[in-house]
Amino acid sequence: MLINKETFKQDFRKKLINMYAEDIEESSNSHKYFALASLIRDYASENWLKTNKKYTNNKEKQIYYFSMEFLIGRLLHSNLLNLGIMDICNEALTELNIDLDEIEEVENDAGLGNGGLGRLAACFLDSMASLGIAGHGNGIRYTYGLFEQQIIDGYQVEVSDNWLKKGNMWEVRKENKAVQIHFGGNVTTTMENGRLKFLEHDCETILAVPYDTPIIGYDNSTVNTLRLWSAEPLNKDFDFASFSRGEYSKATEYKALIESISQVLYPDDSRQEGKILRLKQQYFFVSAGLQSILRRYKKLKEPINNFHKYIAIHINDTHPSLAVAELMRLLIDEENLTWEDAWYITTNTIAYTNHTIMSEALEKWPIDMFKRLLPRIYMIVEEINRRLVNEVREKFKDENKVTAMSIIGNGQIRMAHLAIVGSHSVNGVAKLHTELLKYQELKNFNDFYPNKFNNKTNGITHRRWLLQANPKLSNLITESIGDHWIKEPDKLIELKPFSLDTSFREKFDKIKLENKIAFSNYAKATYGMDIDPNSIFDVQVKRLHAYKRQLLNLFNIMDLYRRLKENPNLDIIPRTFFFGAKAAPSYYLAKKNIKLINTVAYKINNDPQINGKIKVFFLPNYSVSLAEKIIPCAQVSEQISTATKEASGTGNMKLMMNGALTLATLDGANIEIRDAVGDGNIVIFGITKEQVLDYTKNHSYNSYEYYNNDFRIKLILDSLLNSSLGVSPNEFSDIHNSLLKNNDEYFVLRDFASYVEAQNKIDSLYRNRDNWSKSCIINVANSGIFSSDNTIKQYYEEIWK
Ligand code: 26V
Repeated sequence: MLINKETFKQDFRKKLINMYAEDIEESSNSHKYFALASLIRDYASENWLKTNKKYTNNKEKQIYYFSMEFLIGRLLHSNLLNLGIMDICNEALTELNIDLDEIEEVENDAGLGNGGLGRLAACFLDSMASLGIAGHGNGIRYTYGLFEQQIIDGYQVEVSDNWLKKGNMWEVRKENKAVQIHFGGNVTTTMENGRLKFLEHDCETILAVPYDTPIIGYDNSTVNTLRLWSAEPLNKDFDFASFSRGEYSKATEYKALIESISQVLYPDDSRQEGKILRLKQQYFFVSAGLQSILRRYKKLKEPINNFHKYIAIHINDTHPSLAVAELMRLLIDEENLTWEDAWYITTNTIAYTNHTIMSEALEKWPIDMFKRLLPRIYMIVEEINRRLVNEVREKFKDENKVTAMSIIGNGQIRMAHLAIVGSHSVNGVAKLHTELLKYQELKNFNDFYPNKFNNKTNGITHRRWLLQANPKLSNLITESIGDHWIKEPDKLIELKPFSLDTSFREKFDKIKLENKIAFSNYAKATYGMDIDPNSIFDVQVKRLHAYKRQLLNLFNIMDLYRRLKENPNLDIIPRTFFFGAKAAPSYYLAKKNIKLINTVAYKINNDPQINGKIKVFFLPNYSVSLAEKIIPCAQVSEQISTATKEASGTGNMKLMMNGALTLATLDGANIEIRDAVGDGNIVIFGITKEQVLDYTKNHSYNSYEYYNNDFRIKLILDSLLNSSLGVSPNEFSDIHNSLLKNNDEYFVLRDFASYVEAQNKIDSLYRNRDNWSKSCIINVANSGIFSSDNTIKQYYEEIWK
């Protein structure tokens, strides 16, 4: 780009004047942020237009990533980096006496996602743009993102996330590209030219208005689009007549009802509830996305039968799986194709990623609700199912399989089945996860469609999670191996020999310490936390979920505390345990876990006898921007889910990339991390998938055995019920029950001894600082394979073709 420091300064000054009629000297940080963001959007807009033109002129195949969630976080920093003007901007602002870090803090996170699934979508957008792939996002512009978590008296309190309040500089409202969405009503059939036609009438029609955000590729002039839809009433004009008739509140109620569709992100990623609003959200953004894709496609003047050659649609979990039926509807009812042609196009366009085998998260909709809201779509689903059932019956001659594989059953519509049948590719997100899908959870479907299932291990964008989040380490890497790792992350492997270089190791350790000091200062200023930057930073950051076993981590801390109380001279390396986790507002036990963590933290942190040897901190409101702060200073990465339960994990990749040692079960992508770094550079513990499956099959696990035979477990569990934690004895009785009376579904007690041993191993490994640093560097060196650039290349070549 043709920008230098001086032009940048001029442009920035002009912006402030144009937007606010202010000089730099008198403007607030907030105004400076908005001026800067607006300027950057200006810089990107030319390439945005050019990219779109190029895609159209070359008739390039377009990929659309359909996702209910895009957890993109802040954009200022990554846009500056990707445009290649970070240094210019930094120097210019410094000369103007402006601190860029401070300005960045003004930006609200776009928290339009719950956790891993939404963040994956954001990483994929960055990688597609940076690889110059024509890939765009399609989702919902929620007025409120994931709630802000406050901790009050140790409890999680949810506060709404009004992220758009100050305005959003990155988006462009495209009212001229709005489309209509129909809900409810009836369907009648007529004959037209010898063909059955389906007519929808008496529907409720609403407007979907797109807001486009540029997705800027790294140093390559590609600018893709994230299109998020907002729900609005068809007629936005103030209805003066109804106001005069005294029906004003009725009219505003109606408006609110429609707008509620894109009002708020569902904050629960642990349990599917048959809520009609969520089904509306799903149809809303799927239908809007497909209509706009079809509209663009027609401009290419290609026959509709070639649609799948120019368009690929990827559905992120089952949430957008109505795309299968909606695309069929558009092709048959609007484009007049036959069922067979429409089906060929649909199944060759759509591909599906599965992100969980947890049965409580699998989406199923009650038939009557579905039918009432989407009568025509229901007819199409019925027909897809009728054909599927016939084929299954023919192939397997087994009625049990017919029942098991049916899309419609038990009064419900099974969205995963719809997604599998309507896609040409179904992928899992890590090797183990895909194996479990193919040979267990979805075995019937894998037998039925032997070539459909495949693995695409998740990845993370190393540009945000290393280049941006850890600038000091990035500089050291670039000094040592050059900067080609930024475009080719596999090149990070060239760092490996540096693990043997004493002076490199010293620099590496120094950066980790500096990051820890910076975070400690931030945490002191923000939360009043007193953190010892010389202690080991042990980090578990992820959603709070029983299967992720934050409890196991905490039980080791409680045991360590007991040992320290018994022997204040116990020789351990000082350790600071960090937790960051949001619980779904209706997830009762998860919230109790947060209270327990905070209760134990309070007790330990305020015990003078412990003398700061261990400390526990719960970091409130874990989010993308907080992750960017804590991950670069982590030294131990807690990845301790029950084997088979964590589909992949992506935090595990971010932490290894920043030089933390992984403490893990053999679950999800942890297995692939171990394979990459080698057994000597990771600490593995816990029961394996075989043991878990065996326990489950034979019902042979009895958590009481562990309670009765391990005095440490007994002491911990008893302390949940007596007064030793300083709270009412009922406070944690439900956690206690989940572990004993309800037989500890996630094998926390089973893995306790093994976990304590693994934690002790971490302590002893850390005593050999040379070897520790070596291991950390080997982790960074091997993290390139987990860049989402690699993942996206595989999607591109093997699925989107
Ligand atoms: C599930 C549900 C259930 C129904 C209600 C709403 C809702 C919203 C989100 C989800 C997502 C659950 C699946 C999920 O997040 N899976 C995570 O995906 C990550 C990216 O592939 C992966 O790394 C994690 O292991 C996996 O748990």
